[in-house]
Amino acid sequence: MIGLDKNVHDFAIRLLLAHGKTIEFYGPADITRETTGAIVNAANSSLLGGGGVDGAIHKAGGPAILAECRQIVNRIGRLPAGKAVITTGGRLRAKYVIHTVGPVYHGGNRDEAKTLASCHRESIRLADQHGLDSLAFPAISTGAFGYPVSDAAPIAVSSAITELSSVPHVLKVRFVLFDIPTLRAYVRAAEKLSHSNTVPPFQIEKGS
Ligand code: AR6
Repeated sequence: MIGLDKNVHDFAIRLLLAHGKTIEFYGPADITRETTGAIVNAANSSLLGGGGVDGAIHKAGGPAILAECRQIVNRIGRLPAGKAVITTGGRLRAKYVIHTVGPVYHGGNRDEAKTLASCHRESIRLADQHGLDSLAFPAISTGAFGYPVSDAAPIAVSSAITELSSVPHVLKVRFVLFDIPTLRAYVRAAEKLSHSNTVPPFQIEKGS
């Protein structure tokens, strides 16, 4: 269907930052089909897979990803929330998967916002350390982990803007959002941030 393809492939909005860096918002879309250098997985601390986007990534990428996750767990133990590690992308089009663990939402008074910001910061840093020029995020913590999307979106977007502005290699961040309400929440968060002085300045380009 042409209409559906248009939705899947066209960005909703794009943020134009200094030095040619961009942040794009896509949806409804499936992150396992992304062509960025890395895709970010909303994992859990066991790193051994699960449902949601985690299950979809392991299913699409094949067993090589889980094998590397096991090696990482053998080396460092469980991955704390807010941290990130990198594995192969297996059969995915993206060369790497960056696994990060978002906070479980308990009402907002257990440093959930700090932890969610850290997921985005650490993932972008890790991609940068691997010399990647692009990575794609899902809406971390907003599914099984229960973070309200309207609260998670401004944290995710502002953390991405701030970190992208300060790393040397990564030029593009994509938010690949699975459903329209989530896409809308992220776009709204970006529009609000464009009027604030809490993040480095950017222009907004509308998609189709
Ligand atoms: N592409 C993009 N986004 C997706 C996809 C996909 N293929 N599939 C789901 N989403 P969740 P969390 C969206 O639950 O809240 C797992 O079991 C989904 O609609 O995947 O961080 C892990 O193992 C939602 O908007 O992640 C952990 O135990 C977003 O991805 C736990 O869930 C996040 O939903 C992590 O929970």
